[in-house]
Formats: sequence, C-alpha cells, structure tokens
Amino acid sequence: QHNPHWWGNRNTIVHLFEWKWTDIADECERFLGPRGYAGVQVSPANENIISEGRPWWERYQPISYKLVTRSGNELEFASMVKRCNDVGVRIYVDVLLNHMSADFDGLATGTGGSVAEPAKKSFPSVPYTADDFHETCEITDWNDRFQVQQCELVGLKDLNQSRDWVRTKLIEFLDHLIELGVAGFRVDAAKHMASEDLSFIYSSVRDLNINHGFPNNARPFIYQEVIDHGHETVTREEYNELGAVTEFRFSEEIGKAFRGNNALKWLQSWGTDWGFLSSGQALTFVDNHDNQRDSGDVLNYKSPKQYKMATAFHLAYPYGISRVMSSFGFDDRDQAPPQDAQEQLISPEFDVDGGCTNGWICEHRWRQIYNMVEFKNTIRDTELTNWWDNGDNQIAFCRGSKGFIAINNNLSNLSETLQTCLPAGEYCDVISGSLVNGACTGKSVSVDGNGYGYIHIGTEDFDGVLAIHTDAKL
Ligand code: LAG
Ligand code: CA
Repeated sequence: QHNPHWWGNRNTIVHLFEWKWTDIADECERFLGPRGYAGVQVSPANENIISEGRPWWERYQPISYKLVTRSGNELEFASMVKRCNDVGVRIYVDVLLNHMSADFDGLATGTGGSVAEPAKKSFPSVPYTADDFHETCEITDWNDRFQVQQCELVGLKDLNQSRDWVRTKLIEFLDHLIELGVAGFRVDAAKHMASEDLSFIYSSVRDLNINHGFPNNARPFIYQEVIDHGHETVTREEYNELGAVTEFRFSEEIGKAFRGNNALKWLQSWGTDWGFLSSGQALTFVDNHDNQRDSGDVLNYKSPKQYKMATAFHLAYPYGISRVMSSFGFDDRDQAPPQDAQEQLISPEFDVDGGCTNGWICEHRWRQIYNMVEFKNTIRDTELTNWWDNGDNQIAFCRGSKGFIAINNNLSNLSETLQTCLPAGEYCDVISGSLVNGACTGKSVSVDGNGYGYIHIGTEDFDGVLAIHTDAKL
C-alpha cells in the first residue's frame, strides 16, 4: 500500500501539525490547492485524554475512536476531507493503533466527553477491557523485541493487536476514516506492533471511497513510523513491504550536511547508497514533530537559512516521498499549540506576504519552500544530470531539461557559468523571488543556446539557493 494517490503532477505532503479541521479546509482551497501541494498529514482525529496545560502530546493518548478532538468534530472532519479532495489535496490521518492513554489518577475525561479508567485499562467507549491489552511492563532494552512490541511505550497502555476484538475495532476505525474520504494513514509507533498483526489489519481495511474521486479497488496509502537508525532488533525491513516507512536517517543526514558537518559534495550519491530504503518505500522529511524538538543534527525552523537549503535539496533531489513540516513555535518541548484562554486552538492569521503571525510558523507558506513544491511538480519524472560541485559545499544539478538548482553553503561566493540543461531564455529564480504577472520579483538567469547560464549565490544573499524551472520562464 505504497501508492499515495496523488492528483495530477503533485507530489509533496505537508504536515499541518495541530491545525483545526476548518482551518485545513480553508487552507486547501486558498493555498495548498493553488500552490500544488499533494496532501496533508493531519493530527490524530480520534478522541484523546485531556492533559494539564494541553501539551501537543495529549493527542497521542487516545481514549476512544469518536472523531472529536481539539481540531474539530466528525462533521468538520468530513467537510474538510471533501473540500480538500475537491481541490486535489489528499488527507492522511495520524492513527494510533499501538496504544491507548497512560495511567491517569481516577476517571479520565476525553475531548469528546467519554470517560475511561486508564489505570484499570478500562475504555468503555470503545469498549476495551484489560484483556485487550498486553501485560504491563516497561521498555528498558530497546533491542529486546518482546519489550519493544509488548511492553508500554512511555507508559501508554499497550493494545494486543493479535486479539480478534482489537483487530475488529481498529479496522472499524480505519474503515470509518476511509468512508469519509481519506487517502491513507501515518501509522504511529509501528515498530511497537508485530508486522504480522499490521499486515492483517492493513489488508482487511476497505478500498478507498470512489465517491471521493478514487478509482475502483484503490488501497489506502500507508506510511509507518519506524525509527531505525540502522542497528535495531526490530527493523524497518519488517515493515517496508506493507507500506512506506519513515526514513529517519534521511532527516539526520540532511541535517548534518546542511549544518556544515558533512560537505555537500557527498550528496551526489544521496539515497540508497547512503543505506536508505528504496525511493518508493521511504517517507522523507527534514524534521518531524518529534525530532524538531530534540537537540542534535536535525534542523528546524529556528535555523531558517540552513532549513530552507535542506528543504530545497530535499524537494529537488529525486529520492523519496516527501513531507514538509508545518510547525507552531515552541520554546520548550511540551508547549501547547496556539490556543486561547478557553484552551481552544486558534486559527492562523497571515501578514501581507502570506506568512503566519500568531504562533503558527507555517513553513509551508515560506516562498522558498512552496516554490520548491512547485519545482518538484514541474520536474516530476525527470532524471538528475550534470552534477557539479566545487569539491566542498557548493553544488548544482539539472532535472531533465525542466529544472536546475544550485546551493551554496560555503562562506564564499558561488559565481560560475554552469550547464542548466534548460532551453534558451530568461528564467526567474524562485528562491529570491517569484514569477508574478510575467515579471520576476527576484534574480533572473539568462540561459544561452547551449544551456549555459551565469549563476551567482553570494555571501550577501539572503538565501543560499538558486532554482529555475520551465514553469517560471520569463
Ligand atoms: C510516536 N510515534 O511513534 C509519536 O510520534 C510521538 O509523538 C508520541 O509521543 C509516541 N509515539 C506515542 O504515541 C508523544 C510525546 C511523549 C508523550 C506521548 C504520550 O513525545 O512525550 O508522553 O506522546 O502523550 C507523555 C510524557 C511521558 C509520559 C507519557 C504518559 O512525555 O513522560 O510517560 O506522556 O503519561
Ligand atoms: Ca505494542
């Protein structure tokens, strides 16, 4: 179940982390559709426990499969899916099949009004009882398969997916989302479930809903969160036949390179040569909602220049099923998403340039990022040719005769006449500006009859990237 069911030539997913359903529906119509985004990963849609201070992670503690969360109710969810599908933007839901909520003192109340007694493994709104869970134990050895798959991940009550009843409830939940028109799922904590159980569940869910524009017999797209740094007992290879798998090494290595800890020239062999999964099985990202909160090599919006360079490379290089992160601003890991005094999520607001202002970061609305989403649509299915580098941190390459990109992560100018592989003409650099009403608001590049153009990315430039393509020709 590796086909994401993208519409037309689109091919980038954006994770609108913690957005409300009504806001996502608006965003599909006013921005994502027009800008050529292929799909949205939405935060968990089913009811969760209410935690003190409303940290984002309360949504990873389910208490029922009712579609009521701070993002909205079932009607709002259904309307979002329809409105997004109508403008060619698919919806993928983050689903929690591994666990329910963790211990809670006494009776817990969920975002949809359900009550549960997690400490007793009692979730009457599903219903689940203690028998539906594995025995309580802690994961202390991450290389012990039994512990990883049958103990409690950070104390979350661990469902037993080999039981008929649990399988039935999980399949019913996924079928319900498909009925409402979603195109697939991000499977949370997949490594913590036996792949045989997941295989049974994935193959039992219904086909995508033809009333939402999907062809007959279309299977839901599945991408599974398996954190495998290359030496785990439970490996990503146990899952990648069932669906795509999140390629965490991509995120780590791209962060390392663009932070200056590995020269960009080495990226010439980016992809499977680096030990990554095959391109069609890898869900790729610069950062996700978890690792953007960790220190280390992974980049996030707080290092914007490097982040935009890494994202440009991500979207220009022919590897992976790409997902762009759209964050809310945070200073500490547990911080709640933007909310009002009543603890309701608030809607994003925009400045004159379309950027978000009120706590939402909206990386997906940064010109350098959405213009690269369009670049990737334009160059879809072309080969990478004419790799060039300066032996260090300046690189460039063509994508067929449709696009050309150059990146400068050295502290010196890149000033070279390079083969762009494009037909002769004037092209608008979609990083320093955009093509608006036939004029370029940034730098432009003239390409001669032999495909050569003078490329300059100087130390004075705001961004370290230059990208031109045939859909932004003057
Ligand atoms: C995931 N993928 O496998 C999610 O991407 C990740 O965000 C989830 O953790 C995790 N698996 C479980 O779905 C998040 C937070 C945790 C949080 C957990 C449950 O990263 O910090 O744990 O959701 O809400 C929190 C506390 C823990 C505590 C636990 C149970 O941080 O200290 O033990 O709640 O009370
Ligand atoms: Ca488990």
